[in-house]
Amino acid sequence: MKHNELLHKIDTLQAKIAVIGLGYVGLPLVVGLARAGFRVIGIEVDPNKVDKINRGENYIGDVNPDELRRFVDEGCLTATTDFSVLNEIDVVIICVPTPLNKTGDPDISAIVGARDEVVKYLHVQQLIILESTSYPGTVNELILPSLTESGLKAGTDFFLAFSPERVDPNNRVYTVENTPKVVGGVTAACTETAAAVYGKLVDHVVPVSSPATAEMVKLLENTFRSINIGLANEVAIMCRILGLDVWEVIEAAATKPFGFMPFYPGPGLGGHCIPVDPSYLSWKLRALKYRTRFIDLATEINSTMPEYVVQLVISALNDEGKALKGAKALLLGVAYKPDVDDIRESPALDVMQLLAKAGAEIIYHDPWVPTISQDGDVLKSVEFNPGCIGDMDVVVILTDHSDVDYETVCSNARLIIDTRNATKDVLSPNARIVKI
Ligand code: SAJ
Repeated sequence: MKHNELLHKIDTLQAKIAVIGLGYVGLPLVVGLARAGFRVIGIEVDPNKVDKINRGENYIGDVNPDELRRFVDEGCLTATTDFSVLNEIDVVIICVPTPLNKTGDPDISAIVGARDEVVKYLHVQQLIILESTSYPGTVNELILPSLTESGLKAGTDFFLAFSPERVDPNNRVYTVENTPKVVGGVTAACTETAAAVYGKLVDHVVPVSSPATAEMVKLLENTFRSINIGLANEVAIMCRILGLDVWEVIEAAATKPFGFMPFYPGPGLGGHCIPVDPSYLSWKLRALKYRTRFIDLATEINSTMPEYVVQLVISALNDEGKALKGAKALLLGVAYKPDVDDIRESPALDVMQLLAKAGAEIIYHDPWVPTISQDGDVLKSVEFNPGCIGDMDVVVILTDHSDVDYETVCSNARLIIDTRNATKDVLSPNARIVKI
């Protein structure tokens, strides 16, 4: 069977698709593929997630629960922990996590695990796509050799490509469908076949010449953000030294209609993408004897911001003759960015740890994060009320969720450290406000 028979199966929506990894990337993808008309199987190592999906229960904010339930009820979307279903699958899309390990190096164990399962069930006319963010060369060096060991040939017997995920959690404007999808195959036939799948799902497919090109595209996108956030953080430090309001400076600079894109300072870099992806690139280049100075400097500046915020707290309390030790501090917002419930790599947790270590008495309020476990303790988000705020020696705004009433905060707090300019529109602050 030529690859145009696989293309025909894709084109007529007869191709059966499996997505490995049903997290914030994989679950929206399986729902999108079902919406496009494919029969989709989600393969997930966590049996709880599998059971939830097969009961039609959603667990990812970006997914429409009614739609998920409908597709499950109609039988076009199922989930399993059993990789042997890959025997009957035409298209396999790998969407597993690629974090950093304790030494800050890439942890590609989930990709290796998925690869080893795919190899077991590899058959002719099967398309494999990696979506997980990884270093340039992952597909060609880590996946392709294991597949060709079977004796099957890429581009004629099976097809292999990389297509970076571009899911932005909680983004109501850009969805799976209207975000252009970059695709780079091992051969032209691989690119064509992978592009045909995404062409059924997204408005705009962007073919590139190789998997490594597509892998590098994703790393450029997120390294760009990390470096510019690092610049914004250093500009904040410079503005404090110069006695300037960094928020006013950035807001005025952002009036330039060309050649400028605003980024904003904050307590550091959180999430599972921006703090992580640039390290995959610098790790790869270090192995090739090149030091990625921009990435390393941005990482250094971004990772010192929690300490910088703690110094602001210390000097603001000091101005009132108070020590940090024994001070009562309310932290507002612990998620890694506004209006999400995700605390992975959140700098707010670093600030919390540093303040606790210095002896402050800490409570937190985050409407999106009911509990956190910190150093073995489980902390609960306290109720948001004026009395509680008024009792605090300092309120530290770390994540500017849109559903927090900053007027109430400013009317009742004595001292606010605002790391997100969340109080910018508050007219009548009783509190003394110190901004980053
Ligand atoms: N941050 C700043 N200043 C900024 C922007 C972000 O301090 O000007 C902080 C955030 O508070 C957060 C971290 O950086 O702690 C990351 O924020 P992010 O806005 O980049 O959000 P993420 O981590 O969800 O990034 C995702 C990425 N999507 C993918 O990798 C597919 C990224 O490429 C998107 O550009 C980003 O969403 C987005 O635009 O929201």
